[in-house]
Parts: sequence; structure tokens; C-alpha cells
Amino acid sequence: MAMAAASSIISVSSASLLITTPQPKTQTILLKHTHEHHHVPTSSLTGTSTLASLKISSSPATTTSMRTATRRRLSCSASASPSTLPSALLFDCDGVLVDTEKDGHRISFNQTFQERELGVTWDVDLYGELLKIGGGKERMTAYFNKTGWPANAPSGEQERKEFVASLHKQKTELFMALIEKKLLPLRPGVAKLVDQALTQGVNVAVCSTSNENAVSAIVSFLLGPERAEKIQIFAGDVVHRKKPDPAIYILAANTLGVEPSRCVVVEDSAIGLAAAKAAGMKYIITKSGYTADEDFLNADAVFDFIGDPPEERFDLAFCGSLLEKQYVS
Ligand SMILES: *[C@@H]1O[C@H](CO)[C@@H](O)[C@H](O)[C@H]1NC(C)=O
Ligand SMILES: CC(=O)N[C@H]1CO[C@H](CO)[C@@H](O)[C@@H]1O
Repeated sequence: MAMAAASSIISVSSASLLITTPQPKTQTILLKHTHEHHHVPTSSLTGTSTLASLKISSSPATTTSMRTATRRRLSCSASASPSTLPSALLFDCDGVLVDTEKDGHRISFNQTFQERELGVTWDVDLYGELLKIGGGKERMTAYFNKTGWPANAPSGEQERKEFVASLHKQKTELFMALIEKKLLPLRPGVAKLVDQALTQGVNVAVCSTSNENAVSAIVSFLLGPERAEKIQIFAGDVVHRKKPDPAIYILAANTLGVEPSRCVVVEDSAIGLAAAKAAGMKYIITKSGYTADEDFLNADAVFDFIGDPPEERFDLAFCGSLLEKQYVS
């Protein structure tokens, strides 16, 4: 029903459209780039859908109205073209630029355990469980408490604290080395999307509540110094309230001097999505290793990654097309 309504609507290229949807809270209309411009709800998208830019021709305004009680208005400017651009593209860092937990932190914990001959490795699934424990030191302590402390670990409680602290220091150094040696890969399509934005004069920023040194290193080593000097970083303790509070995104919009409603956020977690939504921004999810099963029903779009051609999932024009969607209840 929603799908049929949406297809007929796009075929008339309306300037102001009333569409009816039985579940207005959870339904997101996305535009699939084909000759027919089919609409599909987010929830039915699979990771292999090819989504591209929204194209709306500028024919005279037509209004289609529906009789059902729940009506929402989708306004598409008749002058909208694929060149509509966001004022800023804001990236989360961990899980979006890089799959930091799976490809970075987990690897450096393992390297530490190996260098210290602890006889411990954390595989992908186990690490996913351990991520429920926040903080690297707490994570190791809880794991050793549960599975038994390594034979070469001390036995006093204070000594164990110092032991864990020294493991954590070593792990942090190994993590930074992974970034500096570029052994922690950027996720597919990140460099492409950043380049599209910078070429078109769209502000690019990275907004993360992770450690600022790590975020800066990821941006300058993995994206390279030329891009890094054009990218603003909002990280660490620049705000007191962490995501899901919108503080970091509001700070970014204010600093860049842009309207939150003209910003498109790329996030990988439900917490990040909540922060972007509360800031009044558009938000795209790219699922990462350990957040893929979270609930993203509120997202404007959900993908498995950004991607480069021929495996591209979306581009800057798609980000711009999200700005043209405006729901008024
Ligand atoms: C580990 O065990 C010690 C000693 O029983 C306890 O004090 C500490 O709170 C535990 N820590 C975690 C993270 O489980
Ligand atoms: C399961 C897993 O990823 N193990 C790796 C942990 O790290 C060490 C040191 O880099 C590797 O040798 C293991 O293969």
C-alpha cells in the first residue's frame, strides 16, 4: 500500500505530496535509482540494494491526497536536483571510518596477550560479548576474573590492578602503531565520500567521543594529511555529555556555522543515531561489525557500508537527497 502510493507519487513528480502510511513512526521512504524511481521502505532494504541519487524532474505541482487518518506530507522542492548538497557531512569515527573494535582494539589486545605470553586470544565472537563491558581495563579484569588469571599474572589485588594497567598501556601503544602503519583499514567508500564532499565545498567533520589522539591519528594517517587539514575533529572531552546526547553534533554545527537540518550524519550505532536525531540532523547508518543487529528503524537510510563502485551503496548526491525529504505531521 505504502509502496504503491509512493510509486504513483514519484511518477507525477509532485512539488507537494501527501502520502499515507500505516506506520508513520517507523516507515522511511527511500528512493531507489532506477528508470522508474521505485520507493522502498528502509526496513525492506537488503545490504545489496543499489541506491543512488534522487532525481526529481521539475514538472508542475500535483497533489495526491489519501483519505486515511494518518497523513504525512512529503515536500519535495520542484527545483530539487541531484546537485542539492548538505552543508556538512559529519562522520562518527569508530565503526564508520574504520571498524576500530574488530580490526583495531581486538587485534591490539591479542598482540599484547601474545607479547606478554598470557596464552589468551580474543576471537571476533568472544570480543563481541566482551564489548558489553565498557573500558579496556575493566574488560580484561572481568575476563580474567571469569576465566582465571594467567599463570604469569600476580595474585594480589593491587598488583593485579597494576598488571592490567600495564597491559592496557601496551595495548594502547600497539593500537596507535596499527594506525600509524596503516594496518587498520578505512572502511570501503569512506575516502570516496570525503573526496566528493571536499571537492564540492561541503564541510566535513568527524564527531566522536573517543580519545582525541586516536581520532586525530585515524584521520591524518588513514585519510592522509591533505584531507586531514580540511577536516574538523570534534573528539574526546570537547563536550561533557556523551552520545546519545546531541551535544557533540550541535557543537559541530555551531562551530561550522551550518544549520543542523542541513547536516547529514553517518553513524554505525543506535546511540549515535539517537544523538544525530536529537540534534535535528539527517542520519545514515552504515552497519559495522558489532552494531549490525541494533535497531535502526528511525534512520533515514541503512546500509552495510558506503562502498566504492562497482560495490557502491551511496554517494554524496544520495546524502543531499535526504535533505529534500521533509515530514510534516
Ligand atoms: C574482579 O575481581 C576482583 C576481586 O574479586 C573484584 O574486586 C573486581 O571488582 C572484579 N572486577 C571485575 C571487573 O569483574
Ligand atoms: C583470533 C585472533 O584474531 N587471534 C590473533 C590475535 O593476535 C595475535 C597476534 O597478532 C595473532 O597471532 C592471532 O592470530
